[in-house]
Amino acid sequence: MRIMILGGDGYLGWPTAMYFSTRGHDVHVVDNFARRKADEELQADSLTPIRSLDERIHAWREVSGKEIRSAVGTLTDYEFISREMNEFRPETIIHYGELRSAPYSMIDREHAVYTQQNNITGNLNVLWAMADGLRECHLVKLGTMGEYGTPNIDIEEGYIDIEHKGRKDRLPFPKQPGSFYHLSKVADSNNIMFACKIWGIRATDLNQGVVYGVETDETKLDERLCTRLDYDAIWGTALNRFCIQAALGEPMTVYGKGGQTRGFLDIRDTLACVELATMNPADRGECRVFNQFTEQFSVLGLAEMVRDAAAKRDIKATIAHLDNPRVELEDHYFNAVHTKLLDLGLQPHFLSDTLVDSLLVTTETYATRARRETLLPDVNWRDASDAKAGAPVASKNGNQAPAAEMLVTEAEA
Ligand code: NAD
Ligand code: USQ
Repeated sequence: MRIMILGGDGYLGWPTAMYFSTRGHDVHVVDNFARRKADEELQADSLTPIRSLDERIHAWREVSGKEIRSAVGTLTDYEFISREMNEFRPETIIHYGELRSAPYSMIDREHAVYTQQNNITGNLNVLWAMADGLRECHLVKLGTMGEYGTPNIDIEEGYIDIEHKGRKDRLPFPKQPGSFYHLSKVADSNNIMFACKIWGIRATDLNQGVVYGVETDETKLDERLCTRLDYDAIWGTALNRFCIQAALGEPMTVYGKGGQTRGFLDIRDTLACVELATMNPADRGECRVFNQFTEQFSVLGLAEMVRDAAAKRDIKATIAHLDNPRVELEDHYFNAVHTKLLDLGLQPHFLSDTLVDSLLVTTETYATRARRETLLPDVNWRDASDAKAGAPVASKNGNQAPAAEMLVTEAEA
């Protein structure tokens, strides 16, 4: 199958490119390196030593004997992306190519606008290019569980059957996202749903939880093929951060009470889910929504799991409760349905099986590369001051006093 991977230089995009290439598909990746540029802006870096896209593709050719094509450019440039799509004529487009950080989108007005313009415009351009000559193509779009927020009812997979004043309907599940980034994903979902309706496009919107881990069968083949692992307070996600914090002997930064509960999945399951969606496409005009995660944990529960796992490697990890820089519920109901991918055959990996031997070992291996000054959060959701918008961005990622006061409430494993 001809598969185009948008955002193919990213944490998930690069392993996905190799995953499909090794299975005999014709893979074409597109990226504008927005993520690498954000690292320069914030003086952050991947914990793992990632190579340039060209070097990765060269290494993949050497290791596998297979070719991955690439094009460098932005999805927000319609001429560029429509030309790439029309020349390659993908049967499936896997769309990872967005700015994906909630804290980044909350730095200031400029970053909120950049995130929303980049994500919403890029996605809209892809939809228009599909409508203009690629209507058989299947869009597999990465959305987020964070679109739903934390309602006090079970979260369904995209749609909810409701009865209101004696009438019934099946409607999109209500969305209550928690950042300008998450809001961009809601706009994407609405645009995709509308495009399916008016143009008969086929799409699968994958509402993905927080991904952890860095190892896939392909990334393990050669260090030059490794994918990025973010741990700083802007781009790093909860579990990946806790592992590197533990490996560094720094306290694990639980925001507030830590009762925030989210869906999580292993990076290998991301690839498996994307493959299941690709091989079982949506019908023409159908906008399918799958909730893509395998287990749900509270943030404090995760930190405790990492602490216990670290103890097995003789690492004494501690937990710190910080003043929460975000505006979010810290104690809430969370029960999200996630059966559609299991019904298609997903065989999940479980965190308890990989935490000690994979995740902690990887973070320990590269711990000396870590920049400790990027660990503490200093983007506060409540702050919308002009001064913040004018300040150098680098100072917002740990080089000055953090927004959250650290309170170590638990001293030892
Ligand atoms: P990432 O930042 O590592 O990768 C995204 C890639 O897209 C980057 O290489 C970036 O340069 C590229 N990109 C951004 N804007 C672009 C544009 N306008 N044109 C071309 N390329 C562009 O992110 P990731 O962790 O690999 O996430 C991939 C997707 O999955 C995102 O859409 C994200 O919202 C979603 N997602 C990620 C997670 C997670 O835990 N990592 C969880 C849920 C959903
Ligand atoms: N958190 C901590 N300590 C930390 C980091 C985070 O307690 O050091 C908490 C946050 O307050 C939040 C939860 O952990 O309650 C998750 O935060 P996160 O940074 O791990 O994840 P999030 O901001 O939600 O974003 C990540 C990805 C994003 C994706 C999303 C899936 O960056 O691209 O969309 O996970 S989900 O969370 O399901 O919306």
